Amino acid sequence: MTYDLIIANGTVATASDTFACDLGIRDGRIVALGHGLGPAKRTIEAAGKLVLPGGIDSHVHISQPSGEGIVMADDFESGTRSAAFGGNTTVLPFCVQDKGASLRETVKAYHALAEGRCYTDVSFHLVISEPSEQVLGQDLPALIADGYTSFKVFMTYEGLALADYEMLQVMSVARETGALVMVHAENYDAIRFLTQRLEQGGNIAPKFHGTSRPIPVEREATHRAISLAELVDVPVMIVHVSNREAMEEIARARARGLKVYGETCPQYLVLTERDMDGLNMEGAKYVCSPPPRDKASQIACWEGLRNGVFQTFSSDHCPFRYDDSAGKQAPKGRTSFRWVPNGIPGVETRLPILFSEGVGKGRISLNEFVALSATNHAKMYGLTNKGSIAVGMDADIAIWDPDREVTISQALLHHGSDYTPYEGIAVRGWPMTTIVRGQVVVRDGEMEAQPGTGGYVRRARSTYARSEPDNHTGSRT
Ligand code: DUC
Ligand code: ZN
Ligand code: ZN
Repeated sequence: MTYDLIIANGTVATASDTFACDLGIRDGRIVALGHGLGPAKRTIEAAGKLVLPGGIDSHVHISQPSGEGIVMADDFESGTRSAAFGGNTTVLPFCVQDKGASLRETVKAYHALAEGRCYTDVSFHLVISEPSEQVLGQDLPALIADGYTSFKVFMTYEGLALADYEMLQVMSVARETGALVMVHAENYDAIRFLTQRLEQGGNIAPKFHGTSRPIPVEREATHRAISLAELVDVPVMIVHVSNREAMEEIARARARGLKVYGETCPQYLVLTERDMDGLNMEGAKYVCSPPPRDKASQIACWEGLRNGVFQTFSSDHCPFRYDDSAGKQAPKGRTSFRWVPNGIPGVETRLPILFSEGVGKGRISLNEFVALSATNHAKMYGLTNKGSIAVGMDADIAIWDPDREVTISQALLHHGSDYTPYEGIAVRGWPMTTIVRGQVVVRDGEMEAQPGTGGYVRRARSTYARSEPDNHTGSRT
């Protein structure tokens, strides 16, 4: 049997096991695990290297409208290029419903932006901003049945925040269809109140962004989101969790038998509010929501990665340029932190940070790393052929040099942003080669592929969702 590609002599790790073997790949799939495989059209030697499932980053923002005059720094080409260099083979950005626009048209528009331009595979979450009758009764159930099996709702932000009543409405659709609901949990009214009070006191620098959304703002909304999901009896994923108090809400709910899941991100492991000390406008480089907290919160998030409060570790890549009035420099006259677009780049640095700080420093095992960076994302979001190394799975692979020492710097990265908030962080371990469905995209740190190598992936239902949706004609794919 001739293979298209063999990855030879590496150490393979999955979410459960670590073992030495070769991988045989044909037609984009893993077809053999063994020794002495061959012949092959191409062989990649991986002695001394780790052969891992390609990273799945289930929380990124690409080409997303972000407010008047603001332009996101990554389109699908640069965003997925950066993802591939960071050892990722699939990313899940969001299709955000424009108020007044049809959800179907919104999805079509995102597909048009992505088509032929991606280096990694891509699938979309929906964002519901206006749960009209048409959306609740027609468009959302139909899209879920078509493989858009997860959607995010926001509890804050003008134009996006849903009232509790609306949350219950969309959660009911998830219950009927078996979709997974992702929640941005921050209390909108509390943020508005605190923002106004800060501005009245002349406290408008970017560092006050964090002061305007302290831990109780996130904890209260997390509690409320969980309670609403409990009322409807539907699973819920709390995304970008930053601190222990929000984690305790998740843990308590799970102890009561509820299907409540959690995600955390690199900014909550290696950044704190102190990074903005002494910075004036440059503090904008760290403005994201929820904001990074303190050392104690970092320790809590590491605990959550180990003890199962968190199933997924995502980047929340949401890139803006710093030196740009369409980015972090808000247009003239808009001097308060409230105008700084929320979000930081991180799709390329997510995995090296988790590997180095986690596996390298003994906080998590290599198998836990694989689960948190790939396998659990695939299960959470219905990517049935992805996230593991086994016969029949997509040949989505990242080959890591576990000893490579890198100091993270903007000059090394491939995103569209003009800075990285992780500048200067030293890591050990780096993804050198990224293979998407058997096609070598990045080889030893060099791009080998063309845009369009990656494609759209239709998803099945989450294995973490309700076991039996109410509507059995739902999205079983
Ligand atoms: N929420 C996100 O998920 N990403 C960036 C900004 C935000 O508020
Ligand atoms: Zn969010
Ligand atoms: Zn996000």
